[in-house]
Amino acid sequence: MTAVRPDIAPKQAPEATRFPTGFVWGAATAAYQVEGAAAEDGRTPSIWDTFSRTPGKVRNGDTGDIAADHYHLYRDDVALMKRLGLKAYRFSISWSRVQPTGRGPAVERGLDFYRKLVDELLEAGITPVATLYHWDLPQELEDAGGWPQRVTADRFADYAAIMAGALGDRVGTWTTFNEPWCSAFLGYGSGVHAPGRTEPASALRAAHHLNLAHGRAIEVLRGQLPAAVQTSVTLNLHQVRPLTASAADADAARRIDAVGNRIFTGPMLRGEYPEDLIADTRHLVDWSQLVQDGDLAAISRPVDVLGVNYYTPTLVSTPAEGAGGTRNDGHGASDHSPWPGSEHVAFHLAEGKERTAMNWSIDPNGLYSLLMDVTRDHPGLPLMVTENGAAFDDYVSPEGRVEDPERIAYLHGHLDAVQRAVADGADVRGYFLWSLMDNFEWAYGYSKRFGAVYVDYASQRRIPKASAHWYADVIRRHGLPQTGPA
Ligand code: IFM
Repeated sequence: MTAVRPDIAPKQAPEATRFPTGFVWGAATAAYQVEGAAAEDGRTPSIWDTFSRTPGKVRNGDTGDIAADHYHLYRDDVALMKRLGLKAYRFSISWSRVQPTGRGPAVERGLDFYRKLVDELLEAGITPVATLYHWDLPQELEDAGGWPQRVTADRFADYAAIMAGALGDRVGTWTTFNEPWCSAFLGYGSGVHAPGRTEPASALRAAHHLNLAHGRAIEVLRGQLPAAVQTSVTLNLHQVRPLTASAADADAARRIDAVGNRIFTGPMLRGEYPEDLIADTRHLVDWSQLVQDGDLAAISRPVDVLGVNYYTPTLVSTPAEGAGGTRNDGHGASDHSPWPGSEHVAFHLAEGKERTAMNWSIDPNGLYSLLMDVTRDHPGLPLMVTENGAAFDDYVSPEGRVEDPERIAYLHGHLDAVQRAVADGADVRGYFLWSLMDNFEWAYGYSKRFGAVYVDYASQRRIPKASAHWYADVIRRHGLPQTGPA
């Protein structure tokens, strides 16, 4: 296994480039994207096992059957994290590994994997940050109706109780959901994610039940875990910008902000669904039936920290002749919109910006603005950047190295944005690079590499990219090097 490169000597950074004391440096992964071992030790299929086996859904027919084989290689992976100096590891739990089919008793062999992973992390001095749900609903629960059905929130609360019982003594930070927007609107709206349904009303119903499941799980975690444990949820908040200063484009931005962001932050952080969201979507769902007595109180149980994922801003307009907008919002191609009630909004790529291999424009100011917007709208709310990073077309050189200066530039710019937001009053507690290592990038399969560590899928060999060594140096300094990459 490659050692951390000695040619990046740690230097003392001047005060101006430092982060707050206690700022957490981490990296993230998700169960289906890295674990593999899809049919081992009692695990049953999740919606992603089914979806990835459905012809045409995932590029090259890739599946998560083996992925980065983290299930078997977790000890080596933790050792690598330790060598890189990571202070925290954000991972998710595969529901159908610990509670096959999503109902009934837990399976000890499944729980043991996470116990062993967490013990290994603690032993290495790395703080475990556990996410209960990163998109992999047990298939049997989808067969029973999935997230559009209210009962799925009850099942999730049971599952949260199992996990709190199994890991509550050793995990100090718990996240209920990762990016519930994707589960609801890519899973049930545009259908580019599992379970691949294209039903706008079901997508909205799913969003409410994901919110409800979040609130129920927070209640369970709070009831079972010590007071010092931190609870959270991670949202992929869209940094929405209107294309022009016109009133029509401002309305397009308002709509996407409503169904992209405030559909979650409204009930979770304010205890209400935004009125404009209800107005935009009332032809699709009857909100007065969907939201039952007590739901909003449950959903708005306080969290200790809000996880924010950011990759690229979202530039929108109302379609006008010649405006050049497309249906491509960066979330994958589909004839069906993931924006129920606002299907007419057009999406744009900013001119003159560099792009990643996902064709997402690179804009660190979007992260700064996002952190400042959340701080303005929810003063005093502690934030954590739980995902940020970029895919590029990485390859191993004949010398066996992976040079990825574009990723270093991306990370440098975004960490600088975090630092500026902190200086301007945002309470950002940490940063998790997406991703620790290359992995199964959902509908793109293994064609997109987001890792700081390169994975040779044929041999499962890990090769830390230049960006991993750069990040290790940032962690050591607790700050950015003075100059950006050449
Ligand atoms: O790989 C995903 C991750 O699972 C959720 N957030 C975005 C990442 C990059 O697309």
